[in-house]
Amino acid sequence: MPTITAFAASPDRGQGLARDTRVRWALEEVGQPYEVRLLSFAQMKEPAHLALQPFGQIPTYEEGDLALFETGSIILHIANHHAGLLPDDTKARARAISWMFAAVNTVEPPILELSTAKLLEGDKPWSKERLPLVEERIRNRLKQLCACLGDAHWLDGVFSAGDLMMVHVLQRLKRSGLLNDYPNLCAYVARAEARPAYRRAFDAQLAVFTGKPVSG
Ligand code: GTB
Repeated sequence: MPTITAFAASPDRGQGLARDTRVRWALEEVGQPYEVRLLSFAQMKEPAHLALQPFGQIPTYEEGDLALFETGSIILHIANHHAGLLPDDTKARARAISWMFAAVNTVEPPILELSTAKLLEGDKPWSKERLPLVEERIRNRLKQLCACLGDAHWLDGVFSAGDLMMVHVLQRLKRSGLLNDYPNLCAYVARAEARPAYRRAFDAQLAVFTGKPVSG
């Protein structure tokens, strides 16, 4: 059974925004049980964890003598070894993988920049001037994604690891309200969140925070 690592005390207090949630979700989608090793911030910077994750971050993924880091590679590994996250057709599979990369490489960076601007740079004298520029870069990406998704349920036909990654990236925007201008993207996120596998993953990470066991 694979083991993943997660925050012992997630800063989001169980809202599912920490990146272990996307790995839990992928494992739930394919029906693969897993174990979780919870780490404090101090433990994440110790040699034992740095040997698994050179940047001292969560999540990691261990399966036998294989240890992986980076959620993109972890989810691609899970998708390559189980049915349900990538289409069998070679071309459709390659397109779904493009969406995985687009999520973490094109859409996520400006969204992370907003968190940095608010949380780490909010007290700087230039922060107020910079924030609208950061938000505009996010809106540009959302406008493009919104046009691409249109009225479709998923980014390329059936639900895939590309949707899983994209939705988890977009969820980070909820608190900002920026997503609300794009009803099809809001519906897209809600549709993904209604998936039983997502609910199970969400409940499992919330249980770490509340200390209550996961029901069912
Ligand atoms: N690119 C890596 C991946 O995809 O695996 C990024 C991993 C990463 O950023 N991990 C974060 C981490 O370990 C946790 S998820 N940070 C500690 C550190 O770098 O020292 C990021 C995260 C944290 C908190 C919230 N939140 O509170 O809302 C959301 C997301």
